[in-house]
Amino acid sequence: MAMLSFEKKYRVRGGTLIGGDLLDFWIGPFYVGFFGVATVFFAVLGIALILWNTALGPTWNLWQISVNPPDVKYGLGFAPLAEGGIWQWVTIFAWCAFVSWALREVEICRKLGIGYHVPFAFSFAIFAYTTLVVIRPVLMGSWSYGFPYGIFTHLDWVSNTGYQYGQFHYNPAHMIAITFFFTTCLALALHGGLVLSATNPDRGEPVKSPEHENTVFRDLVGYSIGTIGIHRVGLFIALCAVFFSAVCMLISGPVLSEGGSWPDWWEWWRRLPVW
Ligand code: BCL
Ligand code: BCL
Ligand code: BPH
Repeated sequence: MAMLSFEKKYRVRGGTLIGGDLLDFWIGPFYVGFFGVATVFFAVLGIALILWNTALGPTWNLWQISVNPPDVKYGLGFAPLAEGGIWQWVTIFAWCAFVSWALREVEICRKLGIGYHVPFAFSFAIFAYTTLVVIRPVLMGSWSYGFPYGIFTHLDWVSNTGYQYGQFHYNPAHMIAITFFFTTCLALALHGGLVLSATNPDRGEPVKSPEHENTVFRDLVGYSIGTIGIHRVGLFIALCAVFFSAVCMLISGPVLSEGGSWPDWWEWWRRLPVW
């Protein structure tokens, strides 16, 4: 496989977090490392458990396959394997697979001598997952509050959980999260469009510079945040979107108790003494 000259310099030993030189090699384009092996190990175990759970019945219909969390009666204890215990183990293996993946990213960054922004960003996604299947269930006193691992069943969980709080759109952190998701998409549409407009010109035309890119926004809205700035903003708004998502679930249950209503929560606004 063709290697850039830069890659030859980069493909040297070192930078590992654990295991020294032991697993410090590549297979084809893939860096292996201790955490590469760990990811595969946990992923295979997790997927094997999902397959085993599916074999226990009732269906192999891809859309309906589901690994369900335990009943509320098991609280925060271990449940029998066929009654939610498998879900608990899949959760453990999935979490370990995600964290191993993030640490593999860290090792690659260390080898390259670059910042840890990518694994840092991924850790927010892992945090959101952890919120849904560990932190919130623990705060509410039962693993049954975790979401089921199935393509349709996890959607049912979202819908059911939403309706348990009246009208979920009234959840203030959910509003902030959604606003950040929309803003992230707006920013990426502008950024992707802008970069292509300058760097992918018609045949025969020269590639334009960041000056052109900045001028588009100065002419259009009076200000350009600049080439590094847009990436800072982009990372920030994407992380805010997922951070406020986690917050919106941490306040639904642990703070506003089950059966509470988000529309009613807004009563504080009506009760402000200024009206
Ligand atoms: Mg969900 C939808 C996975 C948590 C609400 N969700 C999806 C599908 C995909 C999925 C099946 C497309 C997602 C996507 O493109 O994302 N969801 C998924 C996973 C988790 C998860 C793996 C997780 O935390 C481990 N979902 C949640 C939580 C809710 C939630 C509980 C809030 C975030 N999800 C919703 C809603 C919808 C989905 C609402 C949809 O409408 C949509 C759907 O169509 O559902 C049927 C962006 C990521 C990428 C583009 C990267 C590629 C990701 C691929 C596609 C993931 C495949 C997962 C695979 C089928 C299952 C595990 C594989 C194992 C190896 C066994
Ligand atoms: Mg809501 C959540 C938007 C209507 C109930 N809702 C969310 C948030 C997001 C959102 C802000 C989900 C993003 C997230 O957490 O990502 N909702 C949203 C929008 C509407 C909406 C835009 C809309 O109407 C236009 N929601 C409603 C209605 C309610 C409702 C009103 C139902 C009736 N909503 C809920 C509930 C929840 C949300 C309940 C949530 O639980 C969820 C939330 O905030 O969760 C925190 C976070 C991302 C993850 C969890 C994914 C983590 C991925 C992991 C780390 C990696 C997976 C790897 C994978 C397995 C690998 C696959 C293999 C490879 C492909 C090889
Ligand atoms: O490598 C990556 O991307 C290419 C990392 C990743 C990231 C990264 C990475 O660096 C970053 C910065 C983010 N995601 C960021 C974000 C956003 C916010 C910060 C947020 C919106 C988000 N990611 C969301 C999501 C979602 C959603 C919304 O649902 C999904 C599905 C993903 N991200 C998925 C992914 C992967 C493509 C990748 C990634 N985000 C991480 C790959 C990884 O961890 O691989 C190791 C694990 C396996 C190969 C498989 C493990 C299998 C388990 C053991 C069993 C399955 C259990 C599971 C719980 C079942 C769920 C079933 C569903 C139907 C519900």
